[in-house]
Amino acid sequence: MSEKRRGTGGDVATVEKQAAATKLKRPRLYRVLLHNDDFTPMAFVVSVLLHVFRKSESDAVSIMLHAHETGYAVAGVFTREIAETKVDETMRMASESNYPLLCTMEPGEDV
Ligand code: TYC
Repeated sequence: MSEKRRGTGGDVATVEKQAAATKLKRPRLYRVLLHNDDFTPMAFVVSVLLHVFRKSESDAVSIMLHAHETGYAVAGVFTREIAETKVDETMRMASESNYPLLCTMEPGEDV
C-alpha cells in the first residue's frame, strides 16, 4: 500500500486509508477540440478561447492559429462533464452568431 500519487497534499496515512477503504480512481480525461473552417472569424475563435476556456490573450491567439493552420487544436483537457459543458457552450455561442465553428471532445489515451 505505498502507491505513488500524482501531486501533493495527502499525507501517507490519508493515502493508505483511501486506498484501503474506497480505491478512488482518477477520472478519465477528455480533450476538447476546436476544428478549423473557412467562415468563422479568427476574432470569434479567440473570444471563445478567452471566455469559455479562460485562456490568456496570447495562448488564445496561438491555439486559434494552430487550428487555422493544421485543421484543429486542443482547447483544453477536462473531466467528462466539464468537457461536455465547454463543448455545449462553444456550440451555443457559434450557432447564436451563425458561425459553423465545430467543437468536439475525445477521450484521451494518455492525458
Ligand atoms: N479559418 C478561419 C478564418 O480564416 C479562422 C478559424 C480558426 C476558424 C480556427 C475556426 O477553429 C478555427 N477566418
